[in-house]
Amino acid sequence: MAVVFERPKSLIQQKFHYCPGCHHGIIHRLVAEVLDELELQEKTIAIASVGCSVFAYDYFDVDAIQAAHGRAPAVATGVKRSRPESIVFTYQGDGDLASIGAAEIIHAAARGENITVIFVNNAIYGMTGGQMAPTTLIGQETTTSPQGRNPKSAGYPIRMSEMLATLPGVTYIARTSVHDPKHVRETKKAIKEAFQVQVEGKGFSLVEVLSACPTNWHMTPVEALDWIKKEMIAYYPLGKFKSAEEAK
Ligand SMILES: Cc1ncc(C[n+]2csc(CCOP(=O)(O)OP(=O)(O)O)c2C)c(N)n1
Ligand code: SF4
Repeated sequence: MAVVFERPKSLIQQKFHYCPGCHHGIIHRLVAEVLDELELQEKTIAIASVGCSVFAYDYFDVDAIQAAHGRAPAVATGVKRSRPESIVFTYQGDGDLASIGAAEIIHAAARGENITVIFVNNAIYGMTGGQMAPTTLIGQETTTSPQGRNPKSAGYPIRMSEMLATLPGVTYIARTSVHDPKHVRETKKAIKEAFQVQVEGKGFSLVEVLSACPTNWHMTPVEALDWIKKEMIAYYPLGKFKSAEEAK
């Protein structure tokens, strides 16, 4: 019988610990498929951050380092500069990247570091129990905004991709989603483009992926898909905010 579906080589044979309906697993798989297709597994170094994906090194079959909250872009900078022949990527949640790590990501992008960032935006701090993140939507209920996020006291959700795309150091930025198969395919394409930018030595690339956290959104996995489609994409439009052509 012809094999039509296989586990990517760049993923370890291990069950994910993520909750039912969580998108971290899909996004891991897409990254692994891209590493396989570009034949990068042997030269890739992953930088895991904190959050539910803290154990990314248990899943990606590549060398990996775990960085403290928000510091992944700084660690990636050091690794890439000392081993420029390696392919270096960070895998970060929105709490990690847009909150305590805001300075790190902005300055790595401004410096145009030749690294790839996979930014998983689920609009919440997943691992620590569903607190408000910089990306939490207006009116969204979280454990630290039980009445819904109020912009008067908590400010507005930050559109990181749009903001980072204004920096001249940035080469490639896209926002995608994985709420249906079409968007899963588009996400893979964007992740592939981002890694290609690094392979060609063209500079900083980032893919923001809108992702579900059914557990802390208190929704079923199916309701969570709908919430991404209706609520998240309305505030976080999908698309390419900077491409290698524009960055020339
Ligand atoms: C230096 C440091 N500060 C705080 C924490 C606590 N912490 C662990 S996970 C986390 C939230 C991560 O949320 P996010 O980045 O959105 O990832 P998710 O769990 O949603 O995937 C925090 C604050 C930590 N581990 N290290
Ligand atoms: S808490 Fe949320 S982000 Fe974490 S594994 Fe569960 S669904 Fe995924």
